[in-house]
Amino acid sequence: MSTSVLDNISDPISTIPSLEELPVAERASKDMPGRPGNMPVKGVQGFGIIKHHPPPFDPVAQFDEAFAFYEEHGYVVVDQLNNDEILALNNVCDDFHKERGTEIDVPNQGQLFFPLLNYPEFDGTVFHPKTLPLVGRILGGAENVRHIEFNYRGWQPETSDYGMVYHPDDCSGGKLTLAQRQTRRPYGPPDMLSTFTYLTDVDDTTPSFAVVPKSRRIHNIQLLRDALGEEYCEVPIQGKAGTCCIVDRSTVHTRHDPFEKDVAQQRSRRILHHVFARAGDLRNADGSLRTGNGEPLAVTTWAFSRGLIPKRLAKSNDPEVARMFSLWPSHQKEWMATDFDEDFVSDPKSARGPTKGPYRNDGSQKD
Ligand SMILES: O=C(O)CCC(=O)C(=O)O
Ligand SMILES: [Fe+2]
Repeated sequence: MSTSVLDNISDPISTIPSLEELPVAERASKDMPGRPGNMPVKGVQGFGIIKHHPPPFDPVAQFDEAFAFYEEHGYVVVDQLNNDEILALNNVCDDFHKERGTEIDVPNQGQLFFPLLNYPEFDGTVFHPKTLPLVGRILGGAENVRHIEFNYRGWQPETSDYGMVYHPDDCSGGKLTLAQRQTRRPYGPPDMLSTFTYLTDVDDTTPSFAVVPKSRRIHNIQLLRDALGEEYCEVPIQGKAGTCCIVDRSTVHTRHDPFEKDVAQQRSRRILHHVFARAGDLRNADGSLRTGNGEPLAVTTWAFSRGLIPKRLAKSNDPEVARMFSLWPSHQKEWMATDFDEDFVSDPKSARGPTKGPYRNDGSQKD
């Protein structure tokens, strides 16, 4: 009897040999990993083949439908925050913007901030009752969900950057788990999942988080277009503040520039980005152990403080909180060995109040 295991996604797999498999002279010019090759048409991000997503799902009332949409496309848009939550969180953002000023401006990233360490006001966004059950279902069960990173981004017309390249979010530039993603059956539950939550309304006058549906197994949009044919498209996620896009971290995406090109008409945007990893061992169809998860936030200088977990969460007395924050990269362990010494972090992008001393991990030094 056949023991073949049905796949749970229909994303295509590239049949073109990867860069590493071919001598330089024979490499397909379009087979480029990660960001290179993903801006093939001058003047637009991607190919400019734009399609729209359905209205946001209510992730509680439409739990099964939202999950089914995610499984088919690699992303799903849901309603998450209510007006009170949006107002309260924006007030906190106003405070840290006022306090930090240009300290949190990062080239190519807009304004970047890591609220987890000193802003417990955001803890509820990790455990949000609208999204956590769906995140748990996608990752194979609530007990498998681990939080690994949280960053906040602000974008302003004119002073922030334009033209972000389409990319998957693997720290390695797309290479870390590509081979695994292409071969494993079934594909899911995935290794890592991101949630992108809007704190401001997103429409033609603002940038939008944009995805290429069914791109979990190919990281280059030229290959994707060949493989997906008529189905290939780029989907800008637009919606009011409180809208959340849940997406496989391997899905190709970008921050799409405003469709309104008159800078005077453009408006600013605020977004929260959480990353969750799947814990627990999974078996492949042949019975072998699946070695997913890559390295959850391997310590690169740029990722240093965005992956740190404060004492109140890492050492929480609430077992569900402690479990959520129990995936500790090596620098987390080093920090814990100092009993969470404040000076260890030293990153103004996670500070509350005056910063003390120089920032030692500003990404300017290579690992
Ligand atoms: O801000 C966005 O909409 C997406 C940003 C992003 O993809 C990134 O910085 O890696
Ligand atoms: Fe990204």
